[in-house]
Amino acid sequence: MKDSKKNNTYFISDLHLDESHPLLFKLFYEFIDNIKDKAETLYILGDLFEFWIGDDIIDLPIGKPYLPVIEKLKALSDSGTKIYFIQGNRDFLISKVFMQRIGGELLPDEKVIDLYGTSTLIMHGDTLCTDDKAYQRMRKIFRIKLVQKLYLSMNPEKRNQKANQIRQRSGQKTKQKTSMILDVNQQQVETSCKSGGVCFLIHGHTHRPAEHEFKLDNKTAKRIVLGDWRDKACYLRVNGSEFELVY
Ligand SMILES: [Mn+2]
Repeated sequence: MKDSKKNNTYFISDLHLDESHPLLFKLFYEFIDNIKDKAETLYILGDLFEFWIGDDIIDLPIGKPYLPVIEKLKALSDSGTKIYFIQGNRDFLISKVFMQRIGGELLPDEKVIDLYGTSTLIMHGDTLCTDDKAYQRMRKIFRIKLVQKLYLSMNPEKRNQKANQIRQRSGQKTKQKTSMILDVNQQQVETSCKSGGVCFLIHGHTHRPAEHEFKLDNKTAKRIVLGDWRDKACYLRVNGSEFELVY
């Protein structure tokens, strides 16, 4: 029998799970335990992992730290919660194998969902940061299938090395960029909402949790930004017209 309390929808993003931060794993397991009896659906809007070098590492020693995460999500989906995943800029190599293992479904980069009767656009959010031209150029390259194929053909150690190099370099560059460049471009927000035919947008990526209201063709539109998990669980819970953004 279906648990009638499983009627909430949860959104999370930007956990940046990383071996060197065991607290994040603990927070994640606690969060899943907490929502287990309440979640009809869980949307993971990218950057669950600090980096993901390919689904083929899951059963290798190098993937061992992440196996409990997969098992936890699998238990959640086995309990009847639907899990959807949108790739982030850190874990865009998450693919079919990972989804099969967690019993989840991979969604395209941008997806319009029916959220209790409200058409809602969901995405990771990096594509909204169009002022960061250098990042957008890099993103294009990383999303080329051949580039990904070449990367995935390297051994996992080499891939790890490369990922660390890229992370370091982009970290240095990010420090030089202004806060405005790193945030979403409002015009892009409006364009995306219009092309999705929605007045409601949910995303992560910028690590600036907030609820924004703006005008879209004389209608009031809303954008909810999810928080990143530095030292606590951050999520959005929706149940009908009820919204709870925790950060
Ligand atoms: Mn991100």
